[in-house]
Amino acid sequence: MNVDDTVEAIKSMEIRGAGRIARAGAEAIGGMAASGKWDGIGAMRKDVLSAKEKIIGSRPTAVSLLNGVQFTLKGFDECKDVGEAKALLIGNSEAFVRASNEAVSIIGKIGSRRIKDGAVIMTHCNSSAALECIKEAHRSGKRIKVYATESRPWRQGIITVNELAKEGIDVTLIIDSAVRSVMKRVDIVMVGADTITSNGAVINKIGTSQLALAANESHVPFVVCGETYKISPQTLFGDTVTIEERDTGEIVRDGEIPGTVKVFNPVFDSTPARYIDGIVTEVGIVSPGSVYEIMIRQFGEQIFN
Ligand code: RUB
Repeated sequence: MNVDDTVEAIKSMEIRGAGRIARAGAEAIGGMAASGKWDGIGAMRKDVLSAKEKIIGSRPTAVSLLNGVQFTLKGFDECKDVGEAKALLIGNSEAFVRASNEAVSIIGKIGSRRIKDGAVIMTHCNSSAALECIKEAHRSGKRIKVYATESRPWRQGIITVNELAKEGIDVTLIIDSAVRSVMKRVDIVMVGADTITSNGAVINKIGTSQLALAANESHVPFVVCGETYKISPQTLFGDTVTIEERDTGEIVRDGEIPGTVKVFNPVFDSTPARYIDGIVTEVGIVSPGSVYEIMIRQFGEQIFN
């Protein structure tokens, strides 16, 4: 897929989920490097940097997209000619996609250990990292039950229940407003992440923070599953995470309500660190308070330069 098609597919949610959009962004840069023709490094640099801006602007909340693209561009500024730059971008893009897929699989293995035999799990939206933990627990022979929220308005819960049912997992679809009532039956909540901030807050699909509140009230562990490239170093320096607002047509059809009625459609929310029992990453389960250390380890001291 070329850069413009990737941008369109991300905006229209044909490609969605923080990990998938990051891999798609990295692949688009790698593909551009492989197929593009430039007379000199200056022209290539201009095109690649403009592609970078288009890709990272396609969905504003998930820092995974920015980090995936930045990882792919690592070393690009120092390249002396087109040949060297092409090889670097193709190699970086492949390395990011490989590491990203491996991270999900490691998270699955680590996170599945937090799921006991006979456990009832609740999940929200459709997170490959969270679902990998659930699937791995099932593969290892644990008898589990899953409650999956519908996740209005896009109803990613439908994808989730299909995915889990295909694996033979006992899964029940619930509407978003049933979360608090169903929480009494739940042993552990597992959700994904679009962005993890320096103070350990997690930005994920709208409604995630309601699951966290309900879990807290019922003393149910609330666990986030996310690759370390979902950590946002920018939040350390005061940047806040932009919460994407999508078209109101996702909530109401034309003519259904008077034009005087306003409609608000934020699609992500922030869960404060105090409601999070652990973050399952590919480098282990960490407390929200340890995000800073992981950030330094994964992104290096260069974030201060
Ligand atoms: C998807 C969503 C997912 C995270 C993590 O929202 O909120 O929980 O992106 O997903 P949307 P993953 O459908 O709007 O993209 O673990 O697959 O990266």
